[in-house]
This record gives sequence, C-alpha cells and structure tokens, in this order.
Amino acid sequence: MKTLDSLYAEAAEWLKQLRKGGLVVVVYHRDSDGVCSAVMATKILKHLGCSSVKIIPCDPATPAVTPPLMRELSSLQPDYLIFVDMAVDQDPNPLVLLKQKFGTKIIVIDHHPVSMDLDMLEIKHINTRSVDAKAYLPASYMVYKIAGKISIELAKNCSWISLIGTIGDHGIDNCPDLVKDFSSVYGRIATTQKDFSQTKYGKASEYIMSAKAADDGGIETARVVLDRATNVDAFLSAETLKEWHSGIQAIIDHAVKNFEKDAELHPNANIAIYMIKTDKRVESVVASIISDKFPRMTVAVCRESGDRVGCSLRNQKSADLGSLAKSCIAGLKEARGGGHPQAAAASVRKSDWAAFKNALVSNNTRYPAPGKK
Ligand SMILES: [Mn+2]
Repeated sequence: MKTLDSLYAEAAEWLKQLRKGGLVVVVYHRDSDGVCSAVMATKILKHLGCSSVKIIPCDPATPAVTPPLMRELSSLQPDYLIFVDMAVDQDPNPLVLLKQKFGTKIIVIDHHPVSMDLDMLEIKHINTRSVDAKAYLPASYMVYKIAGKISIELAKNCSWISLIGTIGDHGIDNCPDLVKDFSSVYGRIATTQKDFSQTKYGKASEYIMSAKAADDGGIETARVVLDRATNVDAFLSAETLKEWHSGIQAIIDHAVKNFEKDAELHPNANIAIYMIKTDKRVESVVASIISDKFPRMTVAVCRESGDRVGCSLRNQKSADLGSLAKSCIAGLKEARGGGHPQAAAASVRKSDWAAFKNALVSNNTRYPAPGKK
C-alpha cells in the first residue's frame, strides 16, 4: 500500500533518474506555495547536477495548461516537465500531446483534489490526496519532503522556504514535522499557523502575493529574489518587493475595512458577496483576511477585469468550495472554476456575472464541507 512517505520517495527516484544534460522545465502555480515549491525544485535539480533548467509561472488566468502555456511548452520542447502546485489532472490532454510530440517525461507534484489518476497515462502523479483523500499538505511541504529523500543537507537548507509556502497555503497546523525541522535550525519562533503568519516568514509569503498582485511579472521577480536569497532577511530586503508590498497593502486594508459596509450579505444562504474595485489582483488575499474573521461563512470576493469577473471563495468550516465553484459555472461559456474545499476560485464573463452570483447564493449550502453534514 502507498504511504505518504513512499509517495515522496517515488518522486525522489523519478528526479534522480533525470539525464543531466536534458532540458527540464518547471511550471508553478502563481502563489506563495507555488513559488516556494518552484524554488526548492530548482535547488533539487541543481543538487542532482541538472544544468539546463527553465522555470515558468502558470497562465495568470488559471493553474491549468492553457493554450498560451501550451504554446510556450511546445516551443521549448522539454525533455522533462515538472508541474508544482497545479491541478493539471483536470485536463490531461495537453500533457498527453507533449508526451507524444516531444517524448517529454512529466511529473505532477500537487495537493489539489484529484480529478484523475495520471499514472494511467504514464505521467508520474505525486498527490498526497491519492494516499489520503482528506490530506491537506501544501506543495511546498511535499517538495521539502521529496528533497529530504534526496539529501538531508539539501532539505535542511530548504526548510525556511518550505515554511513560507506552507504558511501561504494555511497548512502549518498539518505539518508539525516541518515546524520541528525548521525550529531545530532557526529556533522555536512559533508553532501554529496563526502565530507563524505574524512572523517574518508570514511576511515573506505576503511579499510574494503582493508581487503577484502589483505587476504581471511580479511573481517571477519574487521567485528569482527568493531563489537567490540565503535567508528570509535577504528576501525581505529586496526594494522592489518592499514597494509592491506597501502599495498593495494599502489597497488590501481599504478593501477589508469596507467589507461590512459594502458587501452583499445573504444570511440565509450563509454567504457574503463582495465586489471590490481596483485594478490590482488582490481578491484572494482580501478573501483570506475576511474569512479569518468569519470562518463559518462563505466569503466571495470578486473583481472586474476587462470583460471578465474573477472571484475568490473562502470558507474555513462549513462548505466544499471547489465543488461549489464547479457547480456555479455549469452551463456558462468560457467559465473556469475549482479548487480546495476551503479555498476556491472562479472566473466568468461579465455578461454571466448575474447568473453566476445567483448560483453562488442558491448553491452555497448544498455543498457541505467533506466529513460534515
Ligand atoms: Mn498550494
């Protein structure tokens, strides 16, 4: 029977077999968990002697293999492709195509709910939920555990990076062994998610998210700075990241402050819908902060951008938001939606916004949190 430990070992074995001169492309999710996973993957590849490595963020629209991402991958023709923190199993067709056209060998390291077992397509599928469906272990934690199967020293140098990504995905309370390893090097500065988010490692995670919101190339800037940083203080001292953080923080604070005044509250449906007006992509961060104050309610923070509306959903206790998001986009054209039970996202055309919003209100109580009635 597969265990989590054997899963990490399987990933390590796959990585150890890479041909040193082959082109390795790493594609990561545009959030703090994704960035930290990509930086650790880079360190693993360097340790293994892989000299030709290219790192790219996923499409801003969605962590799936979209046509623009597919065009980029087709032009690179990688020998090896590593996806971190991306639920690419939702639509494996592009991966199969890459395999057939270029002989690309693919591994997916992810922790989103599994849509499909990619091992059947001879794609290495490393997902903690295939061992334990209820596991919530961020990708940064998984990559850290995989590093530990390759070299103890390597993992030791990565624990602070893993910690930043794990805080970003609100996963600290599920990863006591990471906290223990980190503390043995840096001292016991905190133990819980709540306390860690107040430390400079929590701030580093905020820096990554504000870089993403401030600028189209921001996530890559944050990734490169983190890759070069030897510790969290070096990362936090980057001027560009500092400026982005303070600018975005002001927008976030303003949005959070006006939530109770401006949001549409639907007490019977246990959902609040909050349309924020800014050209910065802050909806996911704003949704997380508001959700910490109202953990039993579904919070939908939405924002218009061009001819689309994007929506970040949070509910820490009572709903399965991945299922909710999927149900609400059913029948809508060019709509996307999905995610975790406690955090999900959707994007619809502006013309479908009213229909989508009505579906959120009427469907919210139909998808209870897993294990709850
Ligand atoms: Mn993640």
